[in-house]
Amino acid sequence: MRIDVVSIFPEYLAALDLSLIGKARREKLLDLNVHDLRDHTHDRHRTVDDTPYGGGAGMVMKPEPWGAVLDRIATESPVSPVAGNKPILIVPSPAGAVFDQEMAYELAEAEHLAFACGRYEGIDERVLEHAAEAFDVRPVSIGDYVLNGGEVAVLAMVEAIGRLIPGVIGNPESLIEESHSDGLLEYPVYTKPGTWEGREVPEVLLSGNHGKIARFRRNKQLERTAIRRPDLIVQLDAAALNRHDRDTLWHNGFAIVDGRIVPKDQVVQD
Ligand code: JD8
Repeated sequence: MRIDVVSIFPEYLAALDLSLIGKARREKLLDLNVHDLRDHTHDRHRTVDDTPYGGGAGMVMKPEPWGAVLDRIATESPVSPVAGNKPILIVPSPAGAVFDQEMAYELAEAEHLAFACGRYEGIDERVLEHAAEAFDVRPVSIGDYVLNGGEVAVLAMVEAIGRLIPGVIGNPESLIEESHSDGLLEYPVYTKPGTWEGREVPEVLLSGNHGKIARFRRNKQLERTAIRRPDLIVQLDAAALNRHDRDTLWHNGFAIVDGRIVPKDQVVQD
């Protein structure tokens, strides 16, 4: 996969030289290029921002440098334009579609991803309209809170997408196991020493009884999800739950009514 990232703070993306993504780049599993937007300015102050039309606080990113760098990236794209294929341009924005694991899996299939890191109040909207001629432009948010720019969002998205590329994660087993967490939060994990600060590792994990260990972990997933993310519990497929699951959910506040999982306090007692 080819990835291009454009930013006025290219050093922000230096973290992508580290760990699994850094290793994947060295092993040519990932062709990641970081561009400094100011390299695509022509004035001696390397200006990338100006005041907003219509007034208001802050500054807006100028279209010209963005047009120049995105046109360059489009001409270098490995995606052949036949059959209308276009590289994908992800524009991090609080006003974007919310990024999640499903989107990560979809984007991990792409041949070429570009990321446009905005700053200030954002990028002149005509840049996205212009880019749509050569790119499949997608505004994306990593969550309902406000950042100062797109770089942190790109770090999160490139890591979430990059680790799904075949060969990036050493043991694909862990990817399969995580993908089987089927809408539940992860179970707690432990390692040596068996006793620490007077705290024991749950006995069942030392038993070697894989059936009991799997049940313990499943119960912990259901318990944690019921407490921390009840919104995920009601989305589960009730038909996929066995009696142990239903029992654990009952003890954590959820009932199955007419094939649907509902909080017990919403069950009208006849
Ligand atoms: C890109 C500029 C700052 C945003 C005025 C604060 C993503 N989940 C997310 N939250 N915030 C962003 C994000 C914020 C950005 C830019 C992404 C470019 N800003 C602006 C509008 C209000 N300032 C994001 N992904």
